[in-house]
Amino acid sequence: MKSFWDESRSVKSKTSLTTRGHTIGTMHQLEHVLQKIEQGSHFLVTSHARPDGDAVGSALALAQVLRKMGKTADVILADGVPVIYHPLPGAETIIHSSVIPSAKAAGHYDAAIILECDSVQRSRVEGLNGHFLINIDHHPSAKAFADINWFDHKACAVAEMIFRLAIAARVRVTPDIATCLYTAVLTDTGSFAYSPTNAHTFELARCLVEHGADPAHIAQNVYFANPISKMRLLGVALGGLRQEGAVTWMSVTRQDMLNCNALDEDTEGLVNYALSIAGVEVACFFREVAHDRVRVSIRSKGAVNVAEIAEEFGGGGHECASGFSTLGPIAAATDRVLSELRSRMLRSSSQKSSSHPS
Ligand SMILES: [Mn+2]
Repeated sequence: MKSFWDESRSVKSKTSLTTRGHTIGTMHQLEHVLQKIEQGSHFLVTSHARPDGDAVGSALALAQVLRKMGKTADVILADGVPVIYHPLPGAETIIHSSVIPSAKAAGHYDAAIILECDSVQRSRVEGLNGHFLINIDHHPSAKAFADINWFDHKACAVAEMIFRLAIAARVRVTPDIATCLYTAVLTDTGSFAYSPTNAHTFELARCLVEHGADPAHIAQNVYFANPISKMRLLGVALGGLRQEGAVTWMSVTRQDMLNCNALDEDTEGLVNYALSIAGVEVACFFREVAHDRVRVSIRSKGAVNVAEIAEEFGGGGHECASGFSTLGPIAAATDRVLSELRSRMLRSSSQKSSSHPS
């Protein structure tokens, strides 16, 4: 059976760009990315601060692809790699730094490749601006801030784009690369649960498994390896769970974090428990990060586009998963976000009832 992935092998011919309608524009950008990589020798790979599975998995996979192409690649992330991603092949090689090491300052890298960031600042790595920048992103909120910008809003994870890059570069996708990419796809699709998940997502997963990713082993590492601090924090958050119609919300303070001996990464995914309630369409998670700063995560089951709400507050993300940081304290932030949610949900329900008169 011929997979559509094979089509990208003929990227240079430009004759097969209609396999997926949306690749027509993006394939051209992929070609630019490949050209720049082929011309250079030394590359820096980074992604957003507070990296998730897609950021870590895709950065590690891309670095391995670059090395297979005979290049050097350093992965630099401003924040530490969450413990559940430590078993990923190459995770120990990630440079954890908010500034490019001075030995590798301006001129050392032929390009810095930035994954799923809507700005250079989103990486929170200083010193990127002096470099040739390549921006690879799959979010609707993607912005063309770099010298080369390759976007695919239909990609389920930036990992899907890295896989296509590897195929287009004729790099053999090793089990290590496949493991990193599969972990990224698994986590960015919410275990194949978010609404953009379709047959194509599973075809990508199938390809990655065929290339050596072990689904059971990866799921064990990601979903059955929580630190107890995270479970204690979940208990605190659920203890304060609130509901108003189809909206739920919960919060944790810095004191809660201290009491539970919790790390930043222990807050990841807690919001999904608030969304898991029957009849709930939107869940918010408020986390005090400084005395006047609150980090907000919003999740939706699909009826409400929470990327729009995050953008309203200067953040971004997907229709079903978004986030931003806003002025505290938690109570004030909660009021602002809830009133924005109420008015949007009211507006969309009145639009629906006026377009479908009973
Ligand atoms: Mn992603």
